[in-house]
Amino acid sequence: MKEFVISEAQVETAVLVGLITPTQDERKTNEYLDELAFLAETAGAVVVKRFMQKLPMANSVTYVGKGKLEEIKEYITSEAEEEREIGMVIFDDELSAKQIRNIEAELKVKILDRTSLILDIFAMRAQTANAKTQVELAQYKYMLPRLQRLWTHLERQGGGSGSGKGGSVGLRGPGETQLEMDRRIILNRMSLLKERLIEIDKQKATQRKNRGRLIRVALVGYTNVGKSTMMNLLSKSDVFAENKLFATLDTTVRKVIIDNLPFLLSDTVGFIRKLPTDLVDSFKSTLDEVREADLLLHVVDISHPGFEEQIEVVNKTLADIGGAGKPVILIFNKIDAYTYIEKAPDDLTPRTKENLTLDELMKTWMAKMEDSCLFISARERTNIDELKKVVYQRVKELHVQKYPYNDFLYQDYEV
Ligand SMILES: Nc1nc2c(ncn2[C@@H]2O[C@H](COP(=O)(O)OP(=O)(O)OP(=O)(O)O)[C@@H](O)[C@H]2O)c(=O)[nH]1
Ligand SMILES: [Mg+2]
Repeated sequence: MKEFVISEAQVETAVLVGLITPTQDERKTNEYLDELAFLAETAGAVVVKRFMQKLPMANSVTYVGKGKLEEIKEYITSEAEEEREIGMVIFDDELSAKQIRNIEAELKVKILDRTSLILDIFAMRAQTANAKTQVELAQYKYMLPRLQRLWTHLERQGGGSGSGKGGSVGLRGPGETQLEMDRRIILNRMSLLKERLIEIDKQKATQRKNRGRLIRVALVGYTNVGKSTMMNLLSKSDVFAENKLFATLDTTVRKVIIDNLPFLLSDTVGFIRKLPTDLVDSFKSTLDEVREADLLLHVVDISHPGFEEQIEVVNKTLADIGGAGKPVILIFNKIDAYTYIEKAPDDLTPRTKENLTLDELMKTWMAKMEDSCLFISARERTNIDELKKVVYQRVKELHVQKYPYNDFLYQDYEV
């Protein structure tokens, strides 16, 4: 009961803003905003309203148009009058310094974008020194170009006040000095963090070298698809899994034995659309695990309406970090939660992918993947024996290829 009261008092309300563009229809935007709401909830906020606007592209000054911004402002004001304070407005794309400055000036509440929200969750989730260092570095990388806005803001204020150049200088001086100081402090801190990460990377590389001649398998996939649950299932370990985004930030590596074939299985940070490359880069040691893996188990949440796009996002991120071209088994998880819209026999509109039964969907993907795919439920333990069999087979093949003289059946392995 006490906890409930505390969490209620801490709840911050959020408003979401997204665009409908020629390349992103209303259904997609809604789906993206669902994801943004999930991110916001993971960060501890409650979403109370969504705004969408149809535009050819984002407005470079205020992201949405003037009228829409006015509408959002009116909403915030009317809520405030009812004693319902809006804590923040979250935009579904990364905002520039200029956009943040203009929107903030107009709405006068905290402005977040997708990136800063993800960073916030990462900061909250980071447990180990490694993850904390990586997140802090990514946060500074995000902040640095946005510090600029302080300077421009002060300059504008000075210039616009009618006091001419002198006024501008008078105002700009301290602002600039402050900014320069901030920049220097941040840059120093960043190089310290980078050095620390190099040290950590060295240690991790040594650890990886010492793992012996074992095949390395990495679980990869979109966030919240069930990677950690599968890790727990296969390794009988207890990795933190929950219905939140980015439950896993640090890579966990476990030795798994199927029959008497040992191999290493790692659980990695989940990917998400528009995950900034800087952020991806800063998770280098997690990604090394993926880069150095012999086999990838790409886990997909088949119950998610956007699972196909999620597959593409993961494949693209893998290519970005140099993990493309590896053998992959596509594992469709959560078949227990799969739903589809059944079509009435007299409904003559074309069938879409929403109308596919699980069986039909499975057939399509099996044809596409030449059987390198599986359909399971980690929660209900459906098809887990089949999963183990397939993984065993692939790991065995890879093992024989990579270590032809190493008889895995009788060796003693050091991890
Ligand atoms: N219905 C259903 N839910 C599942 C299944 N497998 C996992 N889940 C749930 O999905 C949620 C996410 O699971 P995790 O294992 O934490 O997912 P993850 O991919 O490790 O997520 P991140 O670490 O956040 O990227 C949890 O609530 C799980 O209980 C499944 O087969 N069916
Ligand atoms: Mg996880």
